Amino acid sequence: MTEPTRDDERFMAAALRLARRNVGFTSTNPSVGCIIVKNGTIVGRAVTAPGGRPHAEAQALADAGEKARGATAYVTLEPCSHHGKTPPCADALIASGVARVVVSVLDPDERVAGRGVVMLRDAGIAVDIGVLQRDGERVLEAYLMRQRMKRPHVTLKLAVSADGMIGRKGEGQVRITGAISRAQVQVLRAETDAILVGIGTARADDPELTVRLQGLEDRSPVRIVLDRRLDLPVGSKLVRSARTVPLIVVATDADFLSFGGQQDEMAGRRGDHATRRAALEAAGAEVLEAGSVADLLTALASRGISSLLAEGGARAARAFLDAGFVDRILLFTGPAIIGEGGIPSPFDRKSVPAGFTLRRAARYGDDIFEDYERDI
Ligand code: AOF
Ligand code: ZN
Repeated sequence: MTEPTRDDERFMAAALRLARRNVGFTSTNPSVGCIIVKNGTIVGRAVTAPGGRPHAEAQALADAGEKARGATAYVTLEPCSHHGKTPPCADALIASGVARVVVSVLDPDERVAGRGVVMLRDAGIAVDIGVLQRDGERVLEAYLMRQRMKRPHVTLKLAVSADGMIGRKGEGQVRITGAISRAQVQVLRAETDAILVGIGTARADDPELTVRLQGLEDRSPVRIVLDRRLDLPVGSKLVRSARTVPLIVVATDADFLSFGGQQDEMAGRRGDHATRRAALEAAGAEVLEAGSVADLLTALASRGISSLLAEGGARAARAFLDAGFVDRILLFTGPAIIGEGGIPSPFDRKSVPAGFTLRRAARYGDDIFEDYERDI
């Protein structure tokens, strides 16, 4: 086995940049980058296609053509060994005549799990593993979380006013952040598999939670509402759009979704659980019973959901934080003062929960954006 060189890291970094391009657009497959290098020159490159197929290697090899013979292939994830919806990439690499394959991260998919590497080595191809592995794991974080932990990667997004509020009691959507931040949130939604809010937010804001960016309208994630007693009105925008964009309403008997005590009475008036469930289902929504945040996440992962964006409100945020399932926090802080009647955020810039480290900060107009990652 050859020792990885500085050039290996340089080319793997290029493959990872390529992979980043389609993160969120290849679900349930991971976005993988592949670069074919011959005599120090890139002769082929590709990223997993939107929708997950074709895989990166097949396209990169097609791009390189005959030049692949004797070349080195840099792949951000171990080439697949299974006959899935496409033939194994390991076979394609062997057939192309590449001399060496450099891999960043091994594929935990049980159909692959090291077999891709074995196939290549058995065919006489030199294989190096683990080049820029930490960076590779970051690019693949959502996929790896689902495969290894059987739950989605969870991002908590909060928009907080300068005085630490996320809204005002009794009001619908209160503008806390500016246009640039709001556009960023639209991009985030487009890149995530599922988006979640609590019933409090769903009722107060009546959001649709779809992507409204030109060209990305069809990228709306599955929408999920934590709604213990199935209070979501059938006339809400969420339910009315359930036949176009999937909607999952999460009911539970457990405390983790103990939303709004006063709503009990109203809920009683609207009829019993089974009736409300039937009404939601008749409108095209799916009702999921989950006993805990952990149960919910397991159920979502088993449907192939790798990434979840929790968008509030305060109770939903706290439920995820308390259960220890937040991997990343995106904090948008606006300049407004909400004051009297404000709904306090679970935390603000000065009280970010322990165990998270700031990775990036930016100014979006008058807002401050901060990206925190959970320490590992
Ligand atoms: C690769 N290159 O670009 C990707 C890979 O459903 P299928 O047949 O497309 O297989 C999905 C699995 O393929 C997925 O779980 C993961 O193991 C692998 N993804 N593999 O060689 C790629 N996206
Ligand atoms: Zn493949």
